[in-house]
Amino acid sequence: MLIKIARGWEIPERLATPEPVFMNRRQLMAAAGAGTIAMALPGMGGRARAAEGDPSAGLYPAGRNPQYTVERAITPEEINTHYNNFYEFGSTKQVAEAAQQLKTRPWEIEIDGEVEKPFTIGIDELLAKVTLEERVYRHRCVEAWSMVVPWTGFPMAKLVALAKPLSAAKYVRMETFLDPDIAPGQRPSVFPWANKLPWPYVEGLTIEEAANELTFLVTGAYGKPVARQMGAPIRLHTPWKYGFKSLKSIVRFSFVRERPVGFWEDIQAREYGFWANVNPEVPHPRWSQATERVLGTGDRVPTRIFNGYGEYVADLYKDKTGEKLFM
Ligand SMILES: Nc1nc2c(c(=O)[nH]1)N[C@H]1C(S)=C(S)[C@@H](COP(=O)(O)O)O[C@H]1N2
Ligand SMILES: [Mo]
Repeated sequence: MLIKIARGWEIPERLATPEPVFMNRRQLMAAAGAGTIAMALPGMGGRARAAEGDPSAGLYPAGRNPQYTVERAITPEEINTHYNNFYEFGSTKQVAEAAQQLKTRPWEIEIDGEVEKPFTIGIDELLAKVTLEERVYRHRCVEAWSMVVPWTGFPMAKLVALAKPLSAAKYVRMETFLDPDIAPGQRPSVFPWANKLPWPYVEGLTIEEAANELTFLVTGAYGKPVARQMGAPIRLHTPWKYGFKSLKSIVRFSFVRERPVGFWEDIQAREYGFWANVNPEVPHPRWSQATERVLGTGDRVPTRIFNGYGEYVADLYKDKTGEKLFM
């Protein structure tokens, strides 16, 4: 984002899209005919390894919730797993290989702050307490590209209920892992920019946003445990907000009184705020948000207010006058 800002909307599609995406598309089309997609693509070893030895693998695929489908085609998995923002593993979109260093078991999640009783829960114990479902959501990055993703997970409302927050809790503050040994992006010796960044990656929601029916804790995608580069073993997705709100590989949920300051807001508050609701009419200070590049299609389409999810979420913001709701 800050570091490798795409002036994407100003330059031709061909130049804005990293070469590997194009290579995959060509190969995909060639392979689709032969029915050998899995074997035809390079760099697929990591993805195959992701599910191997994962104790939750048997929970997938989960049934699709027909309420959450979209009019666009699902983004091919091969494209989604090779075009990722995950600064812990580098500042380019090609972090898939590096992210395979992430160890997803054991994975302990802390629930603390203003709750009846703080506790720690392992990912598999948490998975045993919820019912997984598949939801197809639009995913819109603040950099003006988008995807359509078949996530598997459970509503965050379920986690809020398990946490039993006290009435003093107004926000949920979430944290990604901090482990410079496996995340080169967290090692200034590897990336000189890393020591300027406020690790670990933090994001926050109001309690009402966290409990909204759309707010999804993702543990799977494409019918299996979610790939490491996409935020295994558990990440957020709030489809009406810009993608940077949807933090990956979460280790902590804190129920707090004060509004948390997110990773990007901390770095550049003039450009990235707390609310970050999608709005085509409010440009980023450096580029338009009116349209978006749909990855894997070559299409550029109009962006919709709340990314098309206004019927679910617009009411959350009725009384929030004077707030910067769209940055
Ligand atoms: N921990 C962490 N979470 C993160 C990021 C990151 O760099 N680190 N990038 C964010 C951004 S900017 C986007 S657009 C989405 C990208 O998710 P995807 O790679 O699954 O498309 O993850 C978000 N979550
Ligand atoms: Mo993003």
